[in-house]
Amino acid sequence: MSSVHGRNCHLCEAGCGLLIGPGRQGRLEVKPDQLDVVSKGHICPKGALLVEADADPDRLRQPMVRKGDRLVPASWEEAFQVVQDKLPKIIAEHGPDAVATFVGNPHSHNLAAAMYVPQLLRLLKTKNRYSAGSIDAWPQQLAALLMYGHPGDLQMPDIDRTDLLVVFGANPAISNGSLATAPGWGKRLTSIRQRGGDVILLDPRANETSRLVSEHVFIRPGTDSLVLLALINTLFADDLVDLGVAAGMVNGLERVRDFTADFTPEAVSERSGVSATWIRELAHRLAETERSVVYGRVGVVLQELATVAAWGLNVVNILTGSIDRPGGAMFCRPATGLNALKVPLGRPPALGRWRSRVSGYREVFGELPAVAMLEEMETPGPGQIRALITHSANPVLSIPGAGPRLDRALDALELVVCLDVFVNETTRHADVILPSPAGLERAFYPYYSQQFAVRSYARFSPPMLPMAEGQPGDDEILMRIGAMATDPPGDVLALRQNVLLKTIRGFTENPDSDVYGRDPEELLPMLHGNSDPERLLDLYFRTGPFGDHFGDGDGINLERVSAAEHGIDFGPMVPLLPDIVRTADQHIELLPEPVAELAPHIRRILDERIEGLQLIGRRQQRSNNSWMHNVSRLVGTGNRCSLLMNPLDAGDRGIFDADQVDVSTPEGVITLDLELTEDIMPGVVCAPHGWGHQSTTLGVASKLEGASVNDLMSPRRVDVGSGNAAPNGTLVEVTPHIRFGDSVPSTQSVPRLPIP
Ligand SMILES: Nc1nc2c(c(=O)[nH]1)N[C@H]1C(S)=C(S)[C@@H](COP(=O)(O)OP(=O)(O)OC[C@H]3O[C@@H](n4cnc5c(=O)[nH]c(N)nc54)[C@H](O)[C@@H]3O)O[C@H]1N2
Ligand SMILES: Nc1nc2c(c(=O)[nH]1)N[C@H]1C(S)=C(S)[C@@H](COP(=O)(O)OP(=O)(O)OC[C@H]3O[C@@H](n4cnc5c(=O)[nH]c(N)nc54)[C@H](O)[C@@H]3O)O[C@H]1N2
Ligand code: SF4
Ligand SMILES: [Mo]
Repeated sequence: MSSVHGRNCHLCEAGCGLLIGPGRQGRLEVKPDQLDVVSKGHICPKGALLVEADADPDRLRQPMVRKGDRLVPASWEEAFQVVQDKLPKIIAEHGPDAVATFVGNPHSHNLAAAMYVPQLLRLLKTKNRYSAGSIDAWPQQLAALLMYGHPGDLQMPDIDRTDLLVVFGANPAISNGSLATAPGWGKRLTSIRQRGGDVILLDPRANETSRLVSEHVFIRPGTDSLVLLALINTLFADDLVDLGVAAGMVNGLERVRDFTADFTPEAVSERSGVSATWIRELAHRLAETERSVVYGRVGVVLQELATVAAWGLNVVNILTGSIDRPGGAMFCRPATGLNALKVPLGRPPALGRWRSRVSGYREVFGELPAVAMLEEMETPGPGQIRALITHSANPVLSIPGAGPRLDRALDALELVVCLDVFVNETTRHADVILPSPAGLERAFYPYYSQQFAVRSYARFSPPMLPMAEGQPGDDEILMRIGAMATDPPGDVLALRQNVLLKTIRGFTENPDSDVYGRDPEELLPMLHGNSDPERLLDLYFRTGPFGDHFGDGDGINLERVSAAEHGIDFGPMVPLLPDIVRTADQHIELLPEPVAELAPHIRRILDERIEGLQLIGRRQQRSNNSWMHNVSRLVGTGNRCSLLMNPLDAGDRGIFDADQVDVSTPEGVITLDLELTEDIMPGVVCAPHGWGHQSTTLGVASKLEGASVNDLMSPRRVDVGSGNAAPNGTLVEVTPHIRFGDSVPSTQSVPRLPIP
């Protein structure tokens, strides 16, 4: 490889522009692309080590199949045959719901998987669909669905133009921004302050972002909804409500006033730890600053009142006139078209159309909550899960309450198929592992994260390296499995053709589309691209807001985007009301019934008296959920799975000089290194998720200290509105860890299964 390739990083939502070319000793090296139209030279340590992550010697280059208690390398045909031998039989005997799917985070940064996982799900027809969405973003998407009629109608903080940004429970300096895609969040926060604005952070921990903000305020875990209710209460009480451009477009204003009437700042102050005067002043500042916005992320979604908090963030932005206003909370306009704008008005919400068998959790957007998957595997009877297909997911570590229980449940299944690139805590239970091509061998476009970007832009990354001989793309793997699930078995080529035609028809049959009434058979051969995922991307570009609409204009298509070396910038967000609202009357529902029904739970949380330590999570810069701990240059100091504790709490428990502690709940016990710091508020302790590597085939990661915090969590602790997991705020006990050989016997750890 002689030339330098420019491409977007596929490791996280930010999608930074990178230049990859030969460096010292002829090895590929990554540099930031200073000319990338949006990231402008931003990069983080993970992106800088993208090549190492791809070249990890433990990364799978060929499928693995189970022989007894071992996983051994196999050919692609042998591997597909294992699925063929079992999958159709399980479906025939027990019905489609016997096959569960779990789709994890990296699939959304994989163009072929993002486009074709939905196709596999369509062919499988199972109601046992699960994903990382319900341990991550459901509350925010549910609030969007209930208020605006589509789960993709997410309000984005217009961080580049705001004068007052209030952040609840996020750490963009480390996470690089989430559900608000903007590479280089840190710099963007600094610019807010440089132009005279303010950034305020509410978080139980003075996290890495707190160093960049004007003010950090401690808030007790799980009480964001209460503070937001008090902000809304104050906006009404002090006559500060101004709907701005949303005037005349909302239903239920009076109902929101009544709903929040009891939640004065004084009523929530003690429970939340946030002063009443401060809350009242903040409401005034939000109302009086023209360009102001509130934003929240993982800190507010992994809690029991997450749907209320997500709703509250939206309502505050609406009542302060910030919605759809530059510098406020806007909706984005991706080059591939916003998904919310592709559906007809008034489509009934995808919510509660079925319930989970064991606990009766409500279906949300066609899925069931991740925390229900385990009990659906464990509980015998008709409808029990007998097979699991995963894509880019490590549920043993990532689902709260999964851990050793899921280890056992996976071993009891008749078939486990993992589309994954490592043998890790989950995939070691597989019958078959089918690896994706390496990242640099794939075409990339940040299709999902562009749906949440604070600017509209497009940059396409063609594959940089050739795929290994015989390696299928993710789309091919997914369609081959899908074809096995149909009765009679489908023809893969015909199914693939059908996907393209059906997707084109979605536009030609939509009166709002510029290609309405055109013949799909005429458009199909016009699509550019070297693969079906690329052809779909071309279709989305051409039908999107900047597209050529299959005409002669100068709009974009895949060829034009590919020709723009550093991307094309279409500018900041623009007002999109009322088009964006997809409810039947195109009015925003200010107090949807499913939120109003949560009133008793709000009371319960308000009246709760917390005694003991509450555990919250944190992300780490050199880490990526449960994976990338195998890149040796990313692990080490600064990337430890340790428990952060306030010295006051350590003093109370006499554990000042302990270097390790046992953290326990009724669900389990784990041992962690202890770090004392005043950055965390008293009464709260903090540890990252995704650690506790058990797989001996992860040469680097398996030797690292650490444990999985999700072994401590109860799967029953959920956001009552959506069923999203709510691990944050779990009560834990912390005691000094007594080592083997010390005079007092050590607390027994939860046993793990032997590694196959
Ligand atoms: N307690 C607690 N739990 C949490 C969270 C928390 O804050 N606290 N956060 C939650 C959140 S927000 C999320 S998104 C989830 C994440 O949890 P998951 O969605 O399970 O994702 P990861 O843990 O990142 O695991 C990613 C998997 O993808 C595989 N992989 C990596 N690259 C590729 C590829 O190119 N192709 C394929 N096929 N596979 C690949 C890796 O080997 C790994 O098995 O965790 C959740 N769990
Ligand atoms: N380097 C790195 N980047 C990542 C990831 C990673 O693992 N590593 N993961 C990616 C993924 S999957 C996601 S979803 C995003 C997440 O992106 P963010 O949400 O920005 O990241 P977190 O670090 O989870 O930030 C959550 C914050 O919420 C706080 N918090 C915990 N409980 C509460 C609470 O009850 N109330 C309030 N107000 N705050 C609370 C925590 O202290 C923490 O500072 O990051 C993505 N980016
Ligand atoms: S911030 Fe995300 S996209 Fe940017 S270099 Fe780091 S991992 Fe890659
Ligand atoms: Mo996530």
